[in-house]
Amino acid sequence: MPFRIVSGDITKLHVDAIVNAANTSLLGGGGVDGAIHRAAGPRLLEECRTLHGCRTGEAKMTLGYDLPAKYVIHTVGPIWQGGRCGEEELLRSAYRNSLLLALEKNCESVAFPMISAGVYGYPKEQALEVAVSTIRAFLEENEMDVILVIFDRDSFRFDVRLYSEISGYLRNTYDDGKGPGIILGDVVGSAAVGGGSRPRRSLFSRTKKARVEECARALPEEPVEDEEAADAITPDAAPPVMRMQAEAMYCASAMGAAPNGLAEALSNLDESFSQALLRMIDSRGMKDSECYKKANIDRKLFSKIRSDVNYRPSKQTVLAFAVALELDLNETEAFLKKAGFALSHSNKADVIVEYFIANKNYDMYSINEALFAFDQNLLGA
Ligand code: AR6
Repeated sequence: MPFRIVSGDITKLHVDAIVNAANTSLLGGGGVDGAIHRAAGPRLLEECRTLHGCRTGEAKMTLGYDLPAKYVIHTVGPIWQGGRCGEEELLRSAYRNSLLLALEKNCESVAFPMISAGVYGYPKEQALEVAVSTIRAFLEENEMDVILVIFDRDSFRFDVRLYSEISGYLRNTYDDGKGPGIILGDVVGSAAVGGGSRPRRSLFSRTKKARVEECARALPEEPVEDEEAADAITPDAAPPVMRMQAEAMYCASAMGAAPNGLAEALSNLDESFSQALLRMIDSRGMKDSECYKKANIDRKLFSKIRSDVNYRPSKQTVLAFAVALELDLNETEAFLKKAGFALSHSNKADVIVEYFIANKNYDMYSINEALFAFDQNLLGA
């Protein structure tokens, strides 16, 4: 996922670089600076001594030593003095210069703390806005995984007005399990409902019925004409398209179903998720990169989807593209269904995404901030 907000301790992250909210001496201090020096060990301070400090808004790099991260990018945020002393521009520079340094050193992933939002006193809601908008502008031009780490979850300040509107929507719509669950649209297989955040299990570890439904959804357009040849194919030995067919045959025979009936069903399949996605990108005159960036989807994942007609996405991935394509609620339902999912009012994340789509707010960064604020998995991959 190109941009993610996570809660936790930045010193534990396995990324190419973590950013340190340091002071101009670069010789250590409290807060995240102290935590990074403790976790990296004394060699970090030795290297920092050779850097001769760093000006506010600038950034310098060292190795990560005992940290799981390869590098530490040391930057200095502004001390809050009321907001009229160029604090915002200095804070933007701290993020931007750290990102440029990461790019220069070919880092593919970098994690930031909320620079200046601790000892330096920058108001937290404004510090979050500066962090997210600066990272976002950078990701529009560059490919990188950028993580914003929130150490103290209670201090995460999300837009108060939006928070209360979403809370109201959740009160009216979210079914917490005490009453009957409302499921929007047609559901294919109960495992799909609200199951987007769980890792998908292997096709062959499911119940027979689920396997057959799964196979039927995922099958390619061309049926296997030659029954004998189809019998001879074992799912794992076949190339991807053939493998789907072989799995379907395997499932069908496990159920005692006649391969002929299945072959007939195969000839009436809808377009797949991948085909529908590419068609909608084209029909909107969008560039691929415009779409996957808006969806907060990694370029490599998008290439996989593009090259595999039977690609099976997670629910978060489908919803991310629905947002990027600015689908309305009915279109979102139809799109989800292509991948075997549905929006459920028993799933808090679904209701939050539904709120944004119903209000035609297709800003992925706001959606993900809201999902984080409500402790839900983010969209994208
Ligand atoms: N992981 C992630 N975030 C953290 C961690 C951690 N382990 N520890 C704290 N934070 P601060 P500043 C968060 O005060 O405001 C130092 O003494 C913390 O909750 O570390 O830029 C330096 O030497 C807050 O949201 O940095 C400077 O003198 C954010 O990191 C001065 O503090 C930044 O808080 C810099 O002040």
